[in-house]
Amino acid sequence: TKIGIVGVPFEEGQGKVGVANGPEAMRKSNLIENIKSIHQEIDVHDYGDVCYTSLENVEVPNMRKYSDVAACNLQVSRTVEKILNDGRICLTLGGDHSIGIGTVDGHIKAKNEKVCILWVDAHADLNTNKTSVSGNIHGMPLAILVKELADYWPYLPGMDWQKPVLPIRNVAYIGLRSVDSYERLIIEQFGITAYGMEDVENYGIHNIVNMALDRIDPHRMLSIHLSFDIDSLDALEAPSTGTAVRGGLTLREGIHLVEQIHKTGRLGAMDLVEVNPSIGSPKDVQKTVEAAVHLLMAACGYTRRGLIPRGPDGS
Ligand code: DIR
Ligand code: MN
Ligand code: MN
Ligand code: MN
Repeated sequence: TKIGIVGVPFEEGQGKVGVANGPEAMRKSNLIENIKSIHQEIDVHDYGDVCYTSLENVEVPNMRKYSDVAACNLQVSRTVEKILNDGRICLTLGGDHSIGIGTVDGHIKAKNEKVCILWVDAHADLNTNKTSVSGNIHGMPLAILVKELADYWPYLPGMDWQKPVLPIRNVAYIGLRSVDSYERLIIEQFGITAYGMEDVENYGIHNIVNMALDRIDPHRMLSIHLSFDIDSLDALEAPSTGTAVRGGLTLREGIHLVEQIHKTGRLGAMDLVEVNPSIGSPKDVQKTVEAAVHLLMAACGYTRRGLIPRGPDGS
């Protein structure tokens, strides 16, 4: 397995200070070393952190820090595209979820649009600048990416590199429990595959993942983009995040989901976003960062069963 890791210390997609330190916190928690220790054949390359220079101050109504989001995401998209073209699975460490614009765009470019999206989140991140109550762009990435909502947006200056080519039927949600009313309307009108917590209760996480893949990738041929917002986990498991919501996935359910995606052999890219080390007590932060590291390791093939020892010749 070949893995590429990139950090995106970016927090302008939402209002709280600290989420830009997510990549540093995950690296300090020995993420890279832990991934290397999964098994001998694993090949990990750390591409470092994305940096960008802000555009001249372009503005779009009800999109806070728009020029930063546009400039940063161009670099994110290029980096993700490069990592995938290097033949690696791309793990992106956030940062807030607005960076999903760039990660998905880079993935789509690298795989010639043969991509499906699993958006694991308490929130739908499906607002446009007209429906958003907050004006925070981390609540908008999917609406920017999907083809079917292109007509609902004004011209977005400095985002011409991004074409909304993603078919809405290639997107599935897991973990929803805080959805705004216009987001709900769009989900219903377009028949977006959306599994909330009550569906996880009814079917169990294993069946939900299979049901989601049946819908978004029925022929089992697309590259899977797993966009994992840590707030999909219950607030008890991941307290250090900007918009924690109770009643979420357990870490066990989260890890199972990621293991299941790894086992398909079609995981192309994963985002792990919204870890904010400035929120909560040191214990809260440790818990949240450890959860994130577990999820990322599962994406790289770490198995909770352990590995059988290998002979001295490596066999
Ligand atoms: C809300 C919250 N739907 C918004 N979104 C969050 O601001 O658009 N996304 N927290 O992660
Ligand atoms: Mn999100
Ligand atoms: Mn969220
Ligand atoms: Mn968010």
